[in-house]
Amino acid sequence: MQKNTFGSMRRILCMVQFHYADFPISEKFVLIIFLKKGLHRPGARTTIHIFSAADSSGMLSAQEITHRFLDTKLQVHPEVVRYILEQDEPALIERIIAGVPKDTIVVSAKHIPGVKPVRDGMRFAVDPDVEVVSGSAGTSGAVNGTGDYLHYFRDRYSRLGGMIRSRVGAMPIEGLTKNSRYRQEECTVIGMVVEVKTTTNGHRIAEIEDSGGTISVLFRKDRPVFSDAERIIHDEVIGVKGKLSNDGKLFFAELLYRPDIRIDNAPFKSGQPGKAVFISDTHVGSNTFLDASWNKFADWLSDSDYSYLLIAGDLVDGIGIYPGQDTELTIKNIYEQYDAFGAMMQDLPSRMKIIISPGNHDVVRGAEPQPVLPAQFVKEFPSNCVLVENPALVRLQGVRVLMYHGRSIDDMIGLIPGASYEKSGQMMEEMLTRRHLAPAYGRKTPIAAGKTDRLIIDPLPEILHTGHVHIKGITNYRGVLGINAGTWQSQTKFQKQMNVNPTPALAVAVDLQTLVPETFSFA
Ligand code: D5M
Ligand code: FE
Ligand code: ZN
Repeated sequence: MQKNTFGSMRRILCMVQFHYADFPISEKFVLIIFLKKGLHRPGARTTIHIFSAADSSGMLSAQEITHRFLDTKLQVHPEVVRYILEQDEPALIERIIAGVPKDTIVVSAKHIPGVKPVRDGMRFAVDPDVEVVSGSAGTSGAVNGTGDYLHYFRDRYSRLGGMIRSRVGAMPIEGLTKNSRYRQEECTVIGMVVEVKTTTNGHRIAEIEDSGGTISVLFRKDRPVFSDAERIIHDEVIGVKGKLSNDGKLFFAELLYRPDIRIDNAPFKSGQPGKAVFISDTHVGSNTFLDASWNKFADWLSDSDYSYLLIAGDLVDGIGIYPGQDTELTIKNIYEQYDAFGAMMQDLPSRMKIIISPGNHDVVRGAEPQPVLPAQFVKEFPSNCVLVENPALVRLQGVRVLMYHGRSIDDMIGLIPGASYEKSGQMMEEMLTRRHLAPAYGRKTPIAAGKTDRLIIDPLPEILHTGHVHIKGITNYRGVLGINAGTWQSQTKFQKQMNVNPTPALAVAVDLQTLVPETFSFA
């Protein structure tokens, strides 16, 4: 099958009635005409923005916006600049400036009039201690045929595209390319990236497609949008605002939208006391597993009041995972590796809930979502262990934690300029802004393309918990706390060759009432 499954499958099956924003395409065009005449009709809510945006003449650049603020001796956070660009409402700048308190140095999201923090979705203050929202046993699913791939990419496009569409109106690609009336008019389209490359002149060009058409989008290197465009990776879903060329073949982008997190996102905090500890990559069975450090950690937990321990994969080192691994194993039997891990869990306070998801060294299939550990491997695990898939969304007293091992980070490092294992915090931001745990399909991260895309980040968690990179990273991106606590093994020969320098024996604790992280070292 071709890499571009979304498109190729579409071409094979074709002629599925195209719906856009819940309107059949023919109705859509009626809507366009109505709106052009300034008429309203019930249900046209989402489209009003689209075409009023298309009608507006030009927009301010990021630089111009920054300068307007600087003129009044104010610095401005890039997030606010982006927000103003997206709103395309120049008067907003003056309104923000008018409302900024006197001693303000940097204008941030909280200074935008009308932006009040809201929670993403309903939550109850009092929840069951641990609730597995998604990723409970038996939900990883099988891939039954090529039809599932079509569903998978459709689901990815419609859900991620829907997130962009909730902020900005957009039109179908085919509607734009087939109708010459849109040439030289500013408009927005949303598509999945089929291919992206740098031209010989250093511009960036991406081919994007929706359910009905494809278009090449040019991001000029001298335009402000270029820094966003440099980070485009294939199979992510983006929106682009700009103008189509006269011949209808190339779209000149001025603004790039990602599904992203709303600027006013306010994380839920537990109303009751409760603390959680986050770790990953214990790699039990490896001769680099840090036994003494683990024992210190276990003693510390015994003396603590932590309610939850979350472990985001690579529980054991496994068998035959990398070349020459057998010479670096102290436990060469996979069952015995899990028995040793189980014994370690038994040693921890039984009052704690321990939530365990697998990683690429674990015994389950590598394709994500990875299933929970099968029964024959967990015989020694105590009953306070909750086994979940990778990824899994769990609620701890209502605080949502998305656990994902993080294999896609290997792919993103190869695709995003400036990305590296040392910046695992940034890598979590790259996932959050794309609202996807593993955006690039068909590289190192195997994905089992089920009917729905389980790797989409929706609903938003309060905490994104990853592992895999073996290097600690903490970030806070638009109210979501990203935690990667590193590993419990020292550098392996293989990692030395790969120039991966781990930060072992760290645990990150979070108070669920404040969501403030704290790092503890047991090295
Ligand atoms: O991954 C441990 C670390 O090693 C993590 O930083 C990723 C890195 N790693 C793993 N496999 C590769 C390959 N094939 N190339 C480069 N870097 C890699 P773990 O999953 O624990 O082995
Ligand atoms: Fe690992
Ligand atoms: Zn791993």
